Amino acid sequence: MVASLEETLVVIKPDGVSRNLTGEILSRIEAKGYQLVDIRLIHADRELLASHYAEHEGKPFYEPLIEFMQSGPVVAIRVSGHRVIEGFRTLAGTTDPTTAAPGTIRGDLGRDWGLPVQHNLVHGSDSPETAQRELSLWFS
Ligand code: DAT
Ligand code: MG
Repeated sequence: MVASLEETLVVIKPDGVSRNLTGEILSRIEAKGYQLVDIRLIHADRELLASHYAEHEGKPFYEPLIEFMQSGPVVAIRVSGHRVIEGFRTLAGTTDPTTAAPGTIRGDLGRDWGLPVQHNLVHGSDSPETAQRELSLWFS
């Protein structure tokens, strides 16, 4: 039996867009073999971000995170492929760019800037339920 196709939400954060890394990041997703299904350049508002990051409300980095994500345009991408949720999180690397593995987006292109929130270039959904919820938020 063949596993069903999966979709995930990738967001290139304001640091990725402002550092002109959009093409590099898209290229890594495409080179891995995943399909770009939809793509939008968005200035996210607080309402969208509060919903997107609801699980982090109350954490010390929450306000800085919401402000950072509003600091410039982001690129939202609907990406499809078998096991793409897990696959993109592997491409992205772990949350802290200082220790993210070399070879990953965050490990190769990111660093700590000494700020209250990590600027780590990309977001990727972390489960099928989250992916569905996030895709309907960003591509409604
Ligand atoms: P991820 O983006 O790897 O799924 P997350 O969902 O736990 O990580 O957190 C959302 C974002 O918030 C993350 O990409 C960067 C920032 N962040 C998370 N934990 C942090 C921390 N301890 N200090 C600073 N920023 C943090
Ligand atoms: Mg997360």
